[in-house]
Amino acid sequence: MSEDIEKTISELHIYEKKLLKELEAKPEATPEEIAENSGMDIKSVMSAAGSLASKDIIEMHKDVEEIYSLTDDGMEYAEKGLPERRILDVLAKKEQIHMKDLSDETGVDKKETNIAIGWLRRKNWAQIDKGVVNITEFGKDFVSKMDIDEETLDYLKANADGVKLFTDDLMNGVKKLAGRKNILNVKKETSHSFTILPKGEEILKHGFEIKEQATQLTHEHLKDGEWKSLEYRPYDINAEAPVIFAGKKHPLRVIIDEIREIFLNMGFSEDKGEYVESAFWNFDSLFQPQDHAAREMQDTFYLKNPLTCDLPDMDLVKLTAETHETGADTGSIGWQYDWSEDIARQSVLRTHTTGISTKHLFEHEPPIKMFSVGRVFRRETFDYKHLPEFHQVEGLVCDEGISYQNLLGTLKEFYKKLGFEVRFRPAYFPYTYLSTETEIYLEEKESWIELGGAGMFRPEVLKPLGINQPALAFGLGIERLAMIRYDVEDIRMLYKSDIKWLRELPIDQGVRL
Ligand code: FA5
Repeated sequence: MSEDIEKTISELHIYEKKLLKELEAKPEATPEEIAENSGMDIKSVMSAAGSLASKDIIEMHKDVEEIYSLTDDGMEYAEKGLPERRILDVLAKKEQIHMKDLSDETGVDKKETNIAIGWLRRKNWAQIDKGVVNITEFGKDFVSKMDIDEETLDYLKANADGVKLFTDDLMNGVKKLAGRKNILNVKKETSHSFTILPKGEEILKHGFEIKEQATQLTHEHLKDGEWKSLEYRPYDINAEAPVIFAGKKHPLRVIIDEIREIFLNMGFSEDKGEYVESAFWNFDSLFQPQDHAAREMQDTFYLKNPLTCDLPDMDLVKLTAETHETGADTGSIGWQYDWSEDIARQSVLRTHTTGISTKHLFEHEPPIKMFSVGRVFRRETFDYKHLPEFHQVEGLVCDEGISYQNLLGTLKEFYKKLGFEVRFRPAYFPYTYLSTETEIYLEEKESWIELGGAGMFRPEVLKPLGINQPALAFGLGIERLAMIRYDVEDIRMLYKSDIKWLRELPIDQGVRL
């Protein structure tokens, strides 16, 4: 026990010790008294008291007092009399007044007569009968006598600086006055006092010395050698500290940065596309027929402004048209329909990032290793794994000898670096053969969730672009990765700005390379 006390004493700040000493001399004291006697300022007294109270050495008492005073309207009432009093004074002489003459006869403002009638009735000073106000016997008694709210009003007028304490009677008057609008000002005044607790008494009994102690080792202490002779106040490393939520990146941003770092480290270069793209790059360059379901209005956002986009190089457009219609020299028979330039000109909010890959292939010579991260837009209904606006990371590798095995290896490596174990299953995309989808198992949903699509671009895609080497391509959903990484059951959580969730997420864990 004594060891505990010694430890507690050794960790007391000099202000805490001074405050304790003051309480020894005066067992119940206010911060103001302690400040005056000890020479500390109020802020230091309050912070020392807070610290002592948190250690159960003293108790802090808080007293909140209400101070009442009159508003300007209240002061006017106090001087002129409450409106019902002014009417009663006239009624005392006239016995009755017609409602319509009330304001003229009594001088009470028209706006206030209704309020006054209410109070005349409530106080039983008058009764209204067929539009005529008649004084009651009870009212007559009050002609020469003040009601309690009037006495309170007088009292407050005489004590214009404000009144804290009232007799019971006057308190009833305060309650009555508080029932009217804008008469009373109520100010709250908080005062504190401290008393010593048994632990504090024990500390005082044990005794301590009050002397300056260093709480920090400063540059000056080191320079002038003072550190050797200084006495340091021990730290209580178990003391409760406020929880601080450091500013940090949004989890989606963290994962996007991580993905970019992984691809850059794997030797990919980054490309950026546009949100608004022609149907040509978003669909046609990917050998997606113009009547393909994904191009329907209910799946794709078509834009009014700009309504159309420019088409690229006309040779490319012609070759693309031929490939769609007949397969051209790709070895396929195409889709066997009349390709329309107008449909290809339509402007869309890109539905995937794969158009960036075809454009990149058209504008660059292999060997190519490119990735791109960005938002895509689809007319989707929200559910736990679908958003109408989400992010994809697109990848493209094109060179002699590139194979489907390279595709699987690249994806496996990428997901491994992010900390995911995925499975591949066969899939279909109009622009790739072979094609695959990566999936991961969701324990909570007891189902596999699709993470991305991938495949080897078909000749029908590559040939019109002038590419004769094989190309692997993939497009992976990013929000779904974030869902799993951050253990979020519903994808919408990522866009909810739920401050509690965001605060409690661990800070950026960095790339797992
Ligand atoms: C595509 O977008 C293809 N372009 C991928 C591709 C690229 C295939 C290159 C072949 C070659 P898909 O529509 O399946 O494929 O979308 C890819 C991933 O985006 C999905 O696996 C999923 O992780 C994510 N995704 C798709 N729709 C949504 C949505 N509404 N909300 C959130 N994520 C989505």
